[in-house]
Amino acid sequence: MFDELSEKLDGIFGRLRQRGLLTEPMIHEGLRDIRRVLLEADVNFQLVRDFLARVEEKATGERVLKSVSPGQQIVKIVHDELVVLLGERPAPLSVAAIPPTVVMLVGLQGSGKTTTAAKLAKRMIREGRAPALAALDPYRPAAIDQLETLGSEIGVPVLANRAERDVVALSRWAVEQASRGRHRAVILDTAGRLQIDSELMDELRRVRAAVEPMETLLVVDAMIGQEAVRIAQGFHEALDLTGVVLTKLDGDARGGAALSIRGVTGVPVKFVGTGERVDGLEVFDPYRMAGRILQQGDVVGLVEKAQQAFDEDQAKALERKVAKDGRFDLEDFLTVTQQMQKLGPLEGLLKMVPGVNSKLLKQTKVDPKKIRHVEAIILSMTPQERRRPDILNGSRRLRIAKGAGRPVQEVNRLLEQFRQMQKLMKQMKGLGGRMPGLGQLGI
Ligand SMILES: Nc1nc2c(ncn2[C@@H]2O[C@H](COP(=O)(O)OP(=O)(O)OP(=O)(O)O)[C@@H](O)[C@H]2O)c(=O)[nH]1
Ligand SMILES: [Mg+2]
Repeated sequence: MFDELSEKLDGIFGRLRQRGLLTEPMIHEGLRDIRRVLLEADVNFQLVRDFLARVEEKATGERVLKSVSPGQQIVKIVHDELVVLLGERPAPLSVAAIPPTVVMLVGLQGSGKTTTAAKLAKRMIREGRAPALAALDPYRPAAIDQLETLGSEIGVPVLANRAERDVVALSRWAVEQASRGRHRAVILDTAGRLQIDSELMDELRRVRAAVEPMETLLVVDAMIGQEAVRIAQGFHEALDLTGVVLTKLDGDARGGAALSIRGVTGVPVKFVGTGERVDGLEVFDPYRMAGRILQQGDVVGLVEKAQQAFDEDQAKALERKVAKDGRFDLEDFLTVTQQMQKLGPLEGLLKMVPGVNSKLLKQTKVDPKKIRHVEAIILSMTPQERRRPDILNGSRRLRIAKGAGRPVQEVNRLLEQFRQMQKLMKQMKGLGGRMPGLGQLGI
């Protein structure tokens, strides 16, 4: 699917990885090559520029890991940024609280709506969601026939009403039928047009207002490259799309659309079509997709491991510092909190430490969502406050709370946790000077 792009990127990374040391001009040259192949793959120009700016910033600012080469580190940076560009994580279909979940498919003629409707229905059967398909193209009798053929192939009922010519009435009727038939989902297959015109958009808007779908998915053909991005923009402006299905990625699409749609429109790609048959549908997973494009899975894994080892080194350094001068300040607290989040709860380890009560154990469970708040609070302190938390009086706490945009109670709670951990550190020191040692976890 991304063969050509992958091959070219592989060549560039191969050259970068051969070098033992990377100078800035070398990085620059590598990035210029990447830029060229992304543009050749028809990725949006502006996106390419921003993407490479981020990669370059990271590549020049990155801490150097001792166990991997700089070239390998760049592969990892490009990979991570690619994942971000593609939307970070899969975007599953939303489910309505009261069934049926209405999924409306829109798009230009021949983009693959009817095929995708059947593919999605097949997927829903596997998930036990008893779907129905609704034919909302009153203009072309053959369109209804096509959906009925697909429906009987996969064993999904098709709601069609050849006598009704009004699309809005038709859509209301279909959703009502699905509801009566106790279907938990209904997929609306709407009519396509040759181009975006106000009549088409107006009709779709009225259908949307009438049945209020949970999902309004644009089905767009990846083979048309950048044009797909323009179409997505047009549909999104008119209909507030919730997702995109990119079809025909099995063909010789250059991949630019897949790489650009999310970045340009902000609408997530939810699925990709990878064949004419009803099982040719895949969830769009940014991480896996980036892996497929770069084909450098081994390198990415290697650098991830090295980064973990780096964190371990950092933990050991902290251990030494605590052991040496017995001091544990808020900067250390931030480091430990961040590492706990990476490593998961430390209960197992802490349970072995005498004097650790269950209250403290609960507190060491770090909620990943809260980590940002902890960071914000600590970063709102002055360096002096971080080193000497005992000077944090009421007015300082209030200022910090304001600066971090968090309630002052949260600042107090954090300081309480900090004191608990400080106490724990002292106990650990008594036990031989090891902190709740990330090193002890054997990673
Ligand atoms: N190779 C490939 N072909 C696809 C894919 N999705 C759809 N097609 C083909 O594209 C053609 C058009 O598909 P339809 O599902 O009829 O498109 P549509 O959007 O419903 O078309 P209209 O109803 O006329 O607007 C058919 O020949 C499909 O087999 C895909 O993911 N890969
Ligand atoms: Mg169709």
